[in-house]
Amino acid sequence: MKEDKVLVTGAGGQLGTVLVKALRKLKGTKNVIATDLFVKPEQQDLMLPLDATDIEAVAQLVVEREVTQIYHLAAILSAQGEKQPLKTWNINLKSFFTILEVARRHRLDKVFFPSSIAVFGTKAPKKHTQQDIFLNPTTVYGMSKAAGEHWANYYFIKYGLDVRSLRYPGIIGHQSLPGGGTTDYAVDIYHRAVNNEPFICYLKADTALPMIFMEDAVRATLELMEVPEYQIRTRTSYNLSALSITPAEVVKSIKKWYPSFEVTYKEDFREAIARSWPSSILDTQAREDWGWKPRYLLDDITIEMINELKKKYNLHA
Ligand code: AKB
Repeated sequence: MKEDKVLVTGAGGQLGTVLVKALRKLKGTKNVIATDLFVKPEQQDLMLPLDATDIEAVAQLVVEREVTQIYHLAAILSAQGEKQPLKTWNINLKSFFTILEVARRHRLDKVFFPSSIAVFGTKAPKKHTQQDIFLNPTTVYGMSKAAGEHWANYYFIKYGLDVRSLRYPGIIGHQSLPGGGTTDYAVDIYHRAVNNEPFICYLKADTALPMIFMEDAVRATLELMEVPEYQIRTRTSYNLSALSITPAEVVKSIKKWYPSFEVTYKEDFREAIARSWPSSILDTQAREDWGWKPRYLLDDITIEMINELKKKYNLHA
């Protein structure tokens, strides 16, 4: 049987860093080509520089390395995107068009496109938001993801391209740092806690958002991409849910291990973005179609984050 050859864009990002490792374990190191726009000197053995908006460069790599699947993770996220709206739209859409076109022209087997809870806006129900609800995103990032979902569906219907997608909640992981998202606080807070430093939270204490632990997010991605094509009935993007938490709940969980952890709340523009998103989403279709089930709840996440970050920072207390 032909081996899968996987190209990953945005491989140096929060999810990419961990997903590439998991893909290499699953498919073999030589079969996973990790790329990013900027590659740090220490990453040069593991990653290639690639501008995902450059169609010639992407096509050349796909042909030379006989790529069969692309995981297109490169994107500008919600908070960063609001600082450069036109650039964000341009990069997020142009890079996705590049990937879709290269995949179509070179008849690739599959494409993975990460969408987000940012596709939902003020017209969607705040709680238990369903899959097929009206989308009125309020950020450029959300607009680019909602448009991307429709393009994914279009390429599937028009060209039969097997594009699969998940609407990720905020991802909490110890392996990598997020950058430019509205949900980043839920990672940063653990770094502060293990270093016994106070934390200033840019969201209000009671702003609930959907979140997921990195291990669950990576497993969901691989499960979605590995199931037979007939099981995929949603061709825009699947809601993916694990837990819904507020900063106050994260703090309460951390305080079980760090009772004197200090947090102050000083909201900024990210509070309005968070308020425009659902506090929880329903992932019934993902559960029904390909058996999705999360494993980590808040205290499990807190224990893992604390233990792993203590190792990372050489803290043996
Ligand atoms: C962000 O906060 O922008 C991302 C997301 C929820 O897509 N983490």
